[in-house]
Amino acid sequence: MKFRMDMRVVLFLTLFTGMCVARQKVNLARENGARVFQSSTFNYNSKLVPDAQKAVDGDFNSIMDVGSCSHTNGETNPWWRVDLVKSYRVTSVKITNRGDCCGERISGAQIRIGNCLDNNGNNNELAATVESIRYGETKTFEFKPTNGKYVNIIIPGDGKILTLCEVEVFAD
Ligand SMILES: [Ca+2]
Repeated sequence: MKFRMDMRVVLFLTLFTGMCVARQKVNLARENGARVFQSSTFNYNSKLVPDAQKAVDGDFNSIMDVGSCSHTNGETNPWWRVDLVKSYRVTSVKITNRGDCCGERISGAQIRIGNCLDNNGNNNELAATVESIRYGETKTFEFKPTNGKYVNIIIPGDGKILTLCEVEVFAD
């Protein structure tokens, strides 16, 4: 009898915990000491440093001059990466695109996820490719669960500029 009671308690706790997890979709890019990096930082002006952190500052403002967007130099294969500290089954990434100009620059960007830092993490599994995002739009990219602690966004090609006004990462 005692054993059956215990099993019921375990079952209840399992279901209860599962429900909590299901309801609580946490943006991993701003959790648990997540750290961000990018291939370079454009010298925008003396007051505004559009570093990688601007893409995870919790501010979705897409006007570059407001100071909440990251911005690399024009270069070959610019990239941005968040290190989630531990590996997750990542299921979606949301990207907020620049809104005051240049929104087409994001087209062709790749979302890559994995646990390897070869080529700065840009060789990890391709989870999704950005066809386009409207100016200032926040677009969700959903894909099959992909394991990794590194989430990269890279635009392949020469003379590319990567600007990200906000990036959110979610796992199941
Ligand atoms: Ca931001």
